[in-house]
Amino acid sequence: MLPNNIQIIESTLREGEQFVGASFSTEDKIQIAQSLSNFGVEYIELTSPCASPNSLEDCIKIANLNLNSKILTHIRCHLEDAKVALATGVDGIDVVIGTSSYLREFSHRKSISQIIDTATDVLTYIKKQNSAIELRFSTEDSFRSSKTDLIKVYQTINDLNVVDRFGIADTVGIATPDSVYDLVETVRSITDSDIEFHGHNDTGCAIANSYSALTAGATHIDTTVLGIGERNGITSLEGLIARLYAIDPESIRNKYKLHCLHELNQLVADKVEIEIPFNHYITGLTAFTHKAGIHAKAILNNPETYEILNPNDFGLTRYISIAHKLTGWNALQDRASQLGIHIDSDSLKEVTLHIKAMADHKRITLSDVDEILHQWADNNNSSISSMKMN
Ligand code: HCA
Ligand code: CU
Repeated sequence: MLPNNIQIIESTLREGEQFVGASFSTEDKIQIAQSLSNFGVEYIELTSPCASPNSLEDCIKIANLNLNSKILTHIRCHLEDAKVALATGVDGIDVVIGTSSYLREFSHRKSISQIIDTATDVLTYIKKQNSAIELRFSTEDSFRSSKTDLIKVYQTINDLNVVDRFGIADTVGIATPDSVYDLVETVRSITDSDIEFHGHNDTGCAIANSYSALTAGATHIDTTVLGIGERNGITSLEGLIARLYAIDPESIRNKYKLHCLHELNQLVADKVEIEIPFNHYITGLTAFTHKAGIHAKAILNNPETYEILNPNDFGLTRYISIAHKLTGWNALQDRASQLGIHIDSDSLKEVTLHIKAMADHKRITLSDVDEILHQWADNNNSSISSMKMN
């Protein structure tokens, strides 16, 4: 079973805009927001309206589309940013401020008590202006911040009673599942509010870290389509979906339109001019491709033997690769029957040896295999008919 009420904060239109290849037009953003909402993510996070004139206009437009997903925007912990964000009509505002010594020293130059004072001013101001707004407060670079500092910051902000959700951000991808568990558990002990986790993927831990956050009591996970974002990005939507589906397929099938995932990936890949990586979760070219004869045999008998994700649930199909030296006679038999060819099992075993030997010498293709199967069947049929004639 999955932890209760997990919600996705889809940040392709915020963190994803920080991907080097991203430059979304208004139309692009609307198209992506509609696809995300149609897929069923609970929240869509948009770039700060203070980033550029278009960011402001687009934020207002998307907030007024009346999508099923709630619309959030993301701002620095500044009063001026808060005023602009409040005027856009979004459902929620995500406020962030850096707490690590790196950011305090080399970015905003504020002490922890100044951070607390500024956050107190900004957050109480926002909630006073609009009590219905969903307000989130997050510390940037949480995992390189002192835990004592973090506890002080979260505790003080929690006591204000104005924040709906606390964010924890692994801004540089340094966290591990253990350190995430530990910090989320600590924040959980401070507040009853929701907790959001945002994890970068510099060392490949983003999905595992997000999952660990959920098990420690987090309620919201940030994702982007294909994981795009600063550097090599954050938890991908597809990776999180795969992780959660593997635990509880039924609730993920009920919650999200899984059939739309591939199209959504292709849409974003096209917009940022990249290919979907071949090994991407669910939608990568090889995600449902099986090769070794031993695997192929079992997959043909029962796909669950080697698949924890059912490609059909995602509107996709599995593929069994047979044109190689690791092939097996069960897979070749399946291919023969797809081609309408009948070959008895003894002959098939011989054909298999022939194909393996051939593949040892050169790269072969499916058409080579098909040709061999046809030839073998023709030869056998002609020898059978010549036997009959004699
Ligand atoms: C950044 C900011 C952020 C913010 C995450 C959050 C990060 O671009 O550095 O608001 O929780 O990774 O810290 O994306
Ligand atoms: Cu980030």
